Amino acid sequence: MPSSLPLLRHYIDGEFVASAKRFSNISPVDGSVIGEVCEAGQDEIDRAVAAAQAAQAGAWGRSSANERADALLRIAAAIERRFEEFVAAEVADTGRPLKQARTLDVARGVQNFRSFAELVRQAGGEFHEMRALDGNDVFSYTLRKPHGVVAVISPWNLPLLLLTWKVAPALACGNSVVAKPSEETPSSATLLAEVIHEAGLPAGAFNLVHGFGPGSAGEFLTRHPEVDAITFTGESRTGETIMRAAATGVREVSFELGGKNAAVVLADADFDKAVAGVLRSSFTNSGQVCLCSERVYVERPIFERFVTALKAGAEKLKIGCPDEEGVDMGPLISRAHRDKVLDYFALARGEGASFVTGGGVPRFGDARDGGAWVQPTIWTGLADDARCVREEVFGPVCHVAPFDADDEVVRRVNDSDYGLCAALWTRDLGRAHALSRRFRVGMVWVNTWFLRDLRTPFGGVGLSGIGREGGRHSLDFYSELTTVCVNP
Ligand code: NAD
Ligand code: 6OD
Repeated sequence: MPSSLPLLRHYIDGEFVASAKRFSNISPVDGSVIGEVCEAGQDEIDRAVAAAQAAQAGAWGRSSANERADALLRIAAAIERRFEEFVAAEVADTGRPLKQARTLDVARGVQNFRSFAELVRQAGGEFHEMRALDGNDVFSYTLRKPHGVVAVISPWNLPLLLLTWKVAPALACGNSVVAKPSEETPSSATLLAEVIHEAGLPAGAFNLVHGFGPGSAGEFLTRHPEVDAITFTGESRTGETIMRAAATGVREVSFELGGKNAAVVLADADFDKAVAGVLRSSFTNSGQVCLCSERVYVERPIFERFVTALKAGAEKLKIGCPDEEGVDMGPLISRAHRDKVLDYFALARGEGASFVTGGGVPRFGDARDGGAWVQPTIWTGLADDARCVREEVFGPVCHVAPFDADDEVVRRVNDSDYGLCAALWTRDLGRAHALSRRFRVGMVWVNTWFLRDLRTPFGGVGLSGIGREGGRHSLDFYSELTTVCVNP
């Protein structure tokens, strides 16, 4: 009997195409199968890359920055027209609150296309004059050209936001794109292919392939010799594998990887704002944001009071289905990911953590018990070298520890293989500037968290990534500069 479930197909060379191999799309809310997804093999990847190359040789390769900016604006408008479909797709795959999908995920999908449309329209080249030895006034200028074919590999935690964050600038710079979304979140990516089709981009300029990483679409794409540059968001270990693949042919990479981020609360902070801020930075999206604070350092005079208030706040968070009134937290992305998070809870017990709150699985007594839920969890009492303080859990959990001095907290914040971001809570801006300079991270938020000006550089140090994207930094990664020196 034919299945009534939606079948998500690849988008290759301007057409939606199926492939024989399939996998199931599972709802993390209750474990039910909500769709079937085509899995790309080497053949689909070869066709997508060939189409992308052909688009470079055709109208897309000859397009002007203004024409591409117009195309990006059409895509943004098309996402807006189908806004609620995108929200539904994102919510179905992830189980996140509807409100978050509306205000963060899909809203940022639109903004990513708008902001890179503006940026590429404004982006000028460099111009320099110089007197040569023969007395001639020589001038040099730069041309911004696409790399050619860019592979975009994205994760499941903020599916549309993180996919469009890379697809938009790659297209803005005139590249052809072959995108592979996470196998956990294929739905909003498929809708994106539909709106790009509606926006009338030439066939092959944007291609979408579904599948897994190793031995599947991700590996075949990143190893493909005709892919000119790879942009990846995901786990640091996956980044290492992709970097090895990119070494063949010396292809450029841009990596946004994991984090074990610190929040630092100074004794002079606005107490209530700091508590609310840390609740947000630790538990937003069920802790599944690379920027989440999994390590919280609180200046000793306010430590006990802070832990008590954080516990009260965490216990008030409403866990529930996307459309429930006032819901704060949905499930994790999958049962497999929940097992990983629960393993860390067990490890934390073994490493001597006190569980201030949480540490288990909520029981609903309905279909949700088949889903991937965990309680927001707070630990104290772990040593700085505990695995739970050093390794990224990527769930709704933070460890809170006291500190006494600025030098000490700088040392402890920096004692990490990761270095994505830090959040600092204080009224003393002098101290904030001094500490921000000393933290070994790509981004510091002071009295806020995850507030994004899309023109600013985004990225991390150490295991958290390579390079910066955002604003002109994205334009630099997604283009090659050619210098032309003219002796008139
Ligand atoms: P992941 O590395 O498992 O997967 C990310 C993507 O890579 C998926 O599309 C996956 O199919 C693909 N992939 C996996 N193995 C591959 C391989 N060998 N070759 C090619 N592609 C492969 O990451 P995830 O579990 O989807 O996402 C969570 C991780 O992403 C966390 O570590 C989180 O911190 C990180 N992340 C970082 C940022 C950032 O901006 N720094 C943003 C979001 C997520
Ligand atoms: O806001 C962004 O542009 C961005 N790249 C966010 C990443 C979040 C990580 O989970």
